[in-house]
Amino acid sequence: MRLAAWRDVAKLVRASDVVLEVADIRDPLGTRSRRLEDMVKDLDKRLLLVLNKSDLVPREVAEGWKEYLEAKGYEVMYVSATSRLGTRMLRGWIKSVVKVRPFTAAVVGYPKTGKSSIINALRGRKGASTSPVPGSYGYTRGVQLLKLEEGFYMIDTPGIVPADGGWPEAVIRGMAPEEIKDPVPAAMALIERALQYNPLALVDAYGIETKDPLQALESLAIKRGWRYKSSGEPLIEEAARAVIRDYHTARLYFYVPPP
Ligand SMILES: Nc1nc2c(ncn2[C@@H]2O[C@H](COP(=O)(O)OP(=O)(O)OP(=O)(O)O)[C@@H](O)[C@H]2O)c(=O)[nH]1
Ligand SMILES: [Mg+2]
Repeated sequence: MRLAAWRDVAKLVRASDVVLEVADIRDPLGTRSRRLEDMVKDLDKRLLLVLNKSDLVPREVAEGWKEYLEAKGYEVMYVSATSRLGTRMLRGWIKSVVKVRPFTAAVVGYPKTGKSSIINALRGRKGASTSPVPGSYGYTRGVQLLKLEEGFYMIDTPGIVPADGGWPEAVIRGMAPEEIKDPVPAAMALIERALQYNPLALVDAYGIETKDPLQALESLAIKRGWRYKSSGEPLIEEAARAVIRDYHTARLYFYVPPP
């Protein structure tokens, strides 16, 4: 896995004319980076906040987040890279916002927010490599410069290090299950968050009725036949990794509504 160091992010931001910060609309406040935003401001660059994966929330939720964040002074658009919703508008918006030609737009954000997918959607063809498996970590390895049309370039970047935040924040910020040393507390916190915003999250994903995170992991392990060979005890670590993966694929489904 290779993630972008802050030093490299600063270099990229400096080299670009506009910065697209990509966040996950299921939890915009949890997946935007204040540190990144401050850096962009310090370097005197314009920041556009792109809320991606809007196919995963109702339209009024997407609108609500846009209004809320605009009131906070952000320039915001929501899109779905994979469903190609709003991507044509985003492309036009970037072109209208940037006055210089040629220009470069840097696409930055936490891992797994869909940075590469957005670039591909805007280009209308593949070019930036995206994760075949959602949840595989830090998929984009290096910085990639892609041409959209004459004078319009985009820089794809690896996800920035989701160093800040305990559980479940680090998971929501794209930390992959295989990177987490002890996935059980991480998954438990994630389950708690899921149930807080969607009481049916476990029922819908796994047919599990309990509200107790640890019991849910046990039930899932038993359901899937994940047991220690020696003792026959349920392998809750395996279930924990599955739950984390399922958040990235949105099988474990919830979103945070706008305040
Ligand atoms: N539902 C949904 N999934 C999306 C959307 N955009 C991206 N994804 C999925 O999210 C996962 C991550 O997408 P990538 O484009 O690789 O994300 P990235 O930000 O470039 O990830 P890194 O390069 O690892 O930092 C992939 O499995 C995508 O299919 C979207 O608009 N909606
Ligand atoms: Mg990528």
